[in-house]
Amino acid sequence: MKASSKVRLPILLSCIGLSMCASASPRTYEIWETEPAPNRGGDWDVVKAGGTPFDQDWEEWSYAIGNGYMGANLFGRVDTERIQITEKTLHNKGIYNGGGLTSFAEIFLDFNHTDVQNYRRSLNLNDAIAYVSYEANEVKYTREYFMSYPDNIMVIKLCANKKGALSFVLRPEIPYLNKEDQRTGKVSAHKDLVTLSGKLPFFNINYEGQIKVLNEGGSLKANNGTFTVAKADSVTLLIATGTNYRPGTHIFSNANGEKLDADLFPHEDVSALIANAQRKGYAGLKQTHLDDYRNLFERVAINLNAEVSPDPTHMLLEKYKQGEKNTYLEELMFQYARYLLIASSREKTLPSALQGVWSQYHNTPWTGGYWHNINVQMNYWGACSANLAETFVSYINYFKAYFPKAQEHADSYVKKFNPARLADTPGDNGWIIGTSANAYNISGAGGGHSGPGTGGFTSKLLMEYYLFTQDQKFLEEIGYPAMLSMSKFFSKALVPQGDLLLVKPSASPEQKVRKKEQLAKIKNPGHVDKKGNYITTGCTFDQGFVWENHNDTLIMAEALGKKDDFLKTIQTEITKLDPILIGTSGQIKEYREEEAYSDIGDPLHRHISHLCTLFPGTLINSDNEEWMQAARTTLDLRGSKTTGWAMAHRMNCRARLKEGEKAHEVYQRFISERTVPNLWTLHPPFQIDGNFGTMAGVAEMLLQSHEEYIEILPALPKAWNTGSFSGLVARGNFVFSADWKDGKASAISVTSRSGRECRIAYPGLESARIKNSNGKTIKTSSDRSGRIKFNSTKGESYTVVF
Ligand code: FUC
Repeated sequence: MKASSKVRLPILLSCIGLSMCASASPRTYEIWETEPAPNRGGDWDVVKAGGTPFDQDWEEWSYAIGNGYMGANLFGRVDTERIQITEKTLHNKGIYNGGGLTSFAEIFLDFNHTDVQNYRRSLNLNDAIAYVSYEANEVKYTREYFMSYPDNIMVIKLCANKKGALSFVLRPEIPYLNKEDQRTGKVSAHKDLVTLSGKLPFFNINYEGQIKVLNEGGSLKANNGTFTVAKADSVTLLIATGTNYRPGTHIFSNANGEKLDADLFPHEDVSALIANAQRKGYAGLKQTHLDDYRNLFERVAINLNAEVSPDPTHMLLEKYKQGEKNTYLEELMFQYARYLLIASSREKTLPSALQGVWSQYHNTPWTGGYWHNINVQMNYWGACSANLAETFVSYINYFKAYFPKAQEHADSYVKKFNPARLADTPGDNGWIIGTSANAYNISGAGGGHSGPGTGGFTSKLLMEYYLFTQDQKFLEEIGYPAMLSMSKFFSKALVPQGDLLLVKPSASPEQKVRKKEQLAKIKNPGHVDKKGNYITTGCTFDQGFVWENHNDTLIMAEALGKKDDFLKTIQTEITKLDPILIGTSGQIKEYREEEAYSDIGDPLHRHISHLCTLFPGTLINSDNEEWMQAARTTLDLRGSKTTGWAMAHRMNCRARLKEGEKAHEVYQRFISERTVPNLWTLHPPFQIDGNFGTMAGVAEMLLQSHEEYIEILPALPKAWNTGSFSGLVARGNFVFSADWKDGKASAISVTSRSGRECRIAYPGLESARIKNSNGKTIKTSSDRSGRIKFNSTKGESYTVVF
């Protein structure tokens, strides 16, 4: 069937009243170049980013693969290939002395090829496999790289199309030895195995990496930690890594020196991974990897009015920056973020960090941690809507591990700031997490640059996971207890003021009063601490997240039929929060004491924390047009000249405001100003939150489900006037597909994964019919124009017939 007839068919059928399932056809997505990544070493631009120089070549040109446990950056070079390995648990002291991600290994392959023809390197997103191919000396060389999650192994297959034409030196290195973090390590090669092992004393980490070299034909010679491969036909490299990190509550509760067992060595585990991989063989490993990965990636197909571009990726990006705004890049970025999420966050691994699972640094910017005043939450905003809810399970496990420590933080917080409310019963002060966190430590809240709203920001993720997955076991065992406990904490963070209950102390994340003129202008200069943080009572961020968490707790309690006494307290408190105030500029106030916009703080600040109840929260919604309008005004005043993730937040907010054009404008700006040729995105420097935040934004423009009805195409921009998607998920666990043409939906279908009542909003739906998979029209009702609802059966698919 020709592509054009494929697009038209659904429209035709719906016109004559037949049902037709909407479906976007999957396409092959590639990031590719005709040159290797540069690796200029000492030529790095030295930029201050959380106190560390950064490697621009790694950041902008290398290709990232990962399996959640570990990541690798590939340069695809023909002289000396560079493969940089990161292992998520390998931490040094970090720039704030509480731990920080650090690079695990560099692996070099000296090919010394020159005069190369027909070079191509690519990262295939459908299969999560990277390729390199070229010709040199009349031999065609090819490479394949992938990381398997089920087998926790990296596999590299090197081939030549002539027998005995493959020769190279394998030269692994342990980076950053002899630095102030006192890393020790040695590389040894024996038979067909290279071992890298050593220690990082800050957390007593014992680490080990193994590289198995399996050559077909030719010879292999070990020499002082390197291998010389001569005249082979093909070579498979198997790479496994490990440390003595064992997840669990002890990690967060114990002191730094006692988190890990210093007598535990990962040698046996790593050897077992290699042995398993060798037994399974290349073909078996690849099939297991493909089955695992495709099961996740293939769930969503999307077409944003685009034709696949013939240009290499950097050119596609460059043309986009110059004004040739090919929507294919917008689509590719969305699918790339889904790829990155799968590659950096899996159930048995730690969650995706500030840089996912990739860091070439000695000291990763901002420790490469889990920053809880927006960054880590943003990583997961789109996980469920982009049909990758499983990737969030790593955060749930992380949460379970840090929970006792978060309870201790709540005890300390209440003791310090509201001692009269301190409960003696363990757990009754709830839990709280502050901004900074990593694989080893989480901070408490209060008194710094971000108020305790960070806790509600975090619990929102748990609420969303429940709403999207409808996982009742999760709700009963984790979601509801966590929400209730957070409400208990918030109840103790509130102090009475008149009839109201306000969070005290309270701070809108990272907003600063820095300039002298600003300080002179504000009414309460005493609220400004030495670092310029403005610490106050009841700022919108904190009040908003108390409201969100209290409201979510009540929703979960209802779903479970809970009758806890404390629910009555929540019901009373939620009426006294006064969380949204409109100022004289028509803006949502960031602070209660603010009158006109930007009376306090930086008017162009990257954080828009006072709009968190618009997104990811739900308090500001279509039921209150005045607040919606004030939110629009606030975004207009704040502008979008900002950092990467901050643009992503604006994009999601614009989508929620149903401003498709403005959401799209921010997305365009993000791609033009904050995206580099390997399609990673920059704060700067590289932070993965921007990739994930805009992925959530695309989904939010196409499908929304935070209000009473699931809205189809709620914020469609003109540039995506014709297109399709399939596999996006709505709250209630409904999987949607839609086709549209000239801005109008021509086909909508839904599969119910929960069996709940399905409520859909789209113009004209009041008079539509819904057919099930047998073509039978089912009973529906409509209480307003543009709306329809019906009872769904779990596992059944339905089609809208306009
Ligand atoms: C938050 C942001 C910064 C940066 C850091 C990692 O503190 O305000 O811009 O993204 O996290």
